[in-house]
Amino acid sequence: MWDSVLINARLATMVPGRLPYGAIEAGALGIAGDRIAWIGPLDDLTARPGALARRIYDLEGRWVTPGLVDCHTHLVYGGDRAGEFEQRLGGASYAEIARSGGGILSTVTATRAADEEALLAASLPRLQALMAEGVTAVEIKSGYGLEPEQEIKQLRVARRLGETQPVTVHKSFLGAHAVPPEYRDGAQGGADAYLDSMIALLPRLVEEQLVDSVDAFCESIAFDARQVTRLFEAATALGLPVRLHADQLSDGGGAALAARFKALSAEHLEYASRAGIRAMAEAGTVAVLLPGAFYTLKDETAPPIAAFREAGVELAVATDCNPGSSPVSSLLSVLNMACILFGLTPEEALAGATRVAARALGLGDSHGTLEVGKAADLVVWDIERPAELAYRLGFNPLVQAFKDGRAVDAAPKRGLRSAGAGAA
Ligand code: DI6
Ligand code: FE
Repeated sequence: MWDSVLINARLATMVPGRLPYGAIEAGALGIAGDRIAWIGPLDDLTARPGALARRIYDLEGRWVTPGLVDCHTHLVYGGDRAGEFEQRLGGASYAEIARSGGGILSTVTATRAADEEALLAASLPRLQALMAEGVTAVEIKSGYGLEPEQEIKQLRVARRLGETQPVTVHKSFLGAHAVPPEYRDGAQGGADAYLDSMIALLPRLVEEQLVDSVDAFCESIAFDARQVTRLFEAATALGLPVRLHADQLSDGGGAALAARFKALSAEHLEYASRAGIRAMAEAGTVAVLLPGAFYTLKDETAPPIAAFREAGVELAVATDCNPGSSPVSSLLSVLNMACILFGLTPEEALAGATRVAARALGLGDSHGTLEVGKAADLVVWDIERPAELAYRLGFNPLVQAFKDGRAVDAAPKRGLRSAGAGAA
């Protein structure tokens, strides 16, 4: 006996094959425990639905997709950077602001100042905004602590979000995000000494189960290829997978470097070289596209999508939710941007936020498609065709999400409470 069965469903399984979206029209899907137990045409069910499952959901032709996966976020942080937004509109560039001590470092100050509870409270609404649009798995990076205990605080908050919310959280350690003020201009041994302190932290993160992968920002304003190599060698020795912010603002050979370490993913990639793309294809490294950052920074060089397609590199899309370069908490909006700004098809964009994004988190065998044996993470949408998910901006057609087979409650509404009755 299954726990639930969805009937009269149109299923965008996202399994690659002959049919767009791997679609099954007039379909049914059985859920047992936290897994998909059965999927296929309704007519192929071996008994009537009531004899197969305790609960029946008649979807009346609505579409079902896999739960969305946001495979690149920095959503745990303190403060905001709206002031910097105004500076940039006034003509300052992202790199200029970073060099003058603003940018990432201003978020580091605010994140350090927040205790664990405050950081959790600040981050939860961003996660809930993603979940309200059907996100059932999310990657969250550290990188705004830049000091051992502070990085641990961020990763603890990420873990607590996953423990308290119906969402899978993949924790990436991004200690190599920026050189903190204490080590700037060669102080205390400079960037390399700072990196040593982050490398020394890795065994403890493993022991305390605070890390699922190791990330770095490889860029002229952050860490160079030699430094990233040192970090990745240490991560690999501990059996940790790696991923890399690569070639976002310039070609720093990041794509090839990521591939050399068989990285799960390389991200941004606006300036990735041909050789880097070939290396990624050979290594099976996913390209994570972040059109929210491209949009916010008003970049003009789009990632080389045609070259990725030609080489057979799979494309994921993600929000990059962060307070500076991508203050975006809507994965559906990012699907739209991926189509408009980068020329993805709506099907590529949806695959990029389901099947391919799951692969980027090392969850390709258990998440990202509707298949028997995979996690029953799915979303029911009030749409006529899957392309609608990428078509609109600012409209959410979600009817119901399921996480591990259970219906997810919508995010709690916020509102005002009056302080009491006024004078009569
Ligand atoms: N690339 C990004 O897009 C974010 N970090 C990174 O390495 C930006 C982070 C920020 O501006 O706060
Ligand atoms: Fe990022």
